[in-house]
Amino acid sequence: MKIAIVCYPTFGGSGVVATELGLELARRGHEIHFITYSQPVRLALLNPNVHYHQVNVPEYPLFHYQPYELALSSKLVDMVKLYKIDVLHVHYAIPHAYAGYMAKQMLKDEGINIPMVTTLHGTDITLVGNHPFYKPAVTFSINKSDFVTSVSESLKADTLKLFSIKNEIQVIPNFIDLDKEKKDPSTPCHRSVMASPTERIITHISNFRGVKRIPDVVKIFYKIQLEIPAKLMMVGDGPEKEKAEELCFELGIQDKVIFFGNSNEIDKILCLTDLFLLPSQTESFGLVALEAMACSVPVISSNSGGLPEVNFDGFSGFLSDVGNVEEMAQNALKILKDDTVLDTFKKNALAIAEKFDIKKILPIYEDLYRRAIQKY
Ligand code: GMT
Repeated sequence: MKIAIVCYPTFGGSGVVATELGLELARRGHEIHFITYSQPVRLALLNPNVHYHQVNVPEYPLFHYQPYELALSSKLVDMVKLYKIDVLHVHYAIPHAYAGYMAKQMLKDEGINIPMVTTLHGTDITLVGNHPFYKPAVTFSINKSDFVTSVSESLKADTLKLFSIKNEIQVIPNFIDLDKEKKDPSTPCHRSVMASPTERIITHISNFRGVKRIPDVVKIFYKIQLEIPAKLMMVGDGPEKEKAEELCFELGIQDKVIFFGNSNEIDKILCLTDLFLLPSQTESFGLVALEAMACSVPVISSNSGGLPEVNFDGFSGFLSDVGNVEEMAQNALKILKDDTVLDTFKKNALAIAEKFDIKKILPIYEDLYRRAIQKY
């Protein structure tokens, strides 16, 4: 099949899911066309089945806001015609599903019918899309998609609660390429670079936005390090990062917390990690928790959104109410204080990750594309 994928080309979240999905589809012989405003961060163009088309938005001083949706829908029309694309798969409702619908209409005018699959990722529904200024357009573009998927049951329920949706929503969970995550014996984990043998290594990776509750990460770690020797690795960048650095200074733990910024080597960081912290306000799925578990790292998380569908309480880690920093720290210590307990949680974390192996999830998308193509 010839599939056009529209996504945000950013670190983490929907962009990573879309990129990994496209790359695996390409490995299976499908022709994949990524259509974005810059090259997705995890995109390797070495596969002849992978193409990347940049959406250029010409700057014009008259416009206070440059019309990205217009440029995207025009690019979609051109690429569908040029490459004879069979199906559009847009990740994130805003503005991708909206632009995709416009492209469909323009193509229809020329006698070309192309199906559109929209995947909802979370923030497009729970945080941004729900805003009254966007809501009519988001509702419209979800209802006008040929097929709609969401990455968790929780996100499906939120979508049905917040919007007036007439379409069926199919839950297709996010996935992980376990073969890629498997430790390569030729590149051993250099734990000693980050911590002494007696110290536990705790990690948080995110875009450091308010929804991630970064101060909670620091406070949980503060409580942990009062009882056992430990280091905290903070990976990523975003608006809350500076405040987190200040909080570490206030708490006097600055020498135990390392801030890395954005990284393309998440697997190398996770391979050194004993425990992952994700106390988010909300998370439609929590892809990063799955990435941690695929590296045999147990997870301490909040119990909001889709997190209970990924992290299993008392098995792959623990879940607590949002903001319950004390309980999260105590649960972390339960895992970290004893080598045998830690080993059990590590094995369990990997066992859960195996349920989300890309090999199991990818055929569900392939089946969906086939059904979408048959529709016209
Ligand atoms: O985590 C973020 O804030 C980024 C965001 C995005 O829109 O890319 O991630 C969302 O999509 C991911 C992939 O489906 C999910 O794993 C994240 O849980 C979800 N984020 C939220 O719901 C806050």
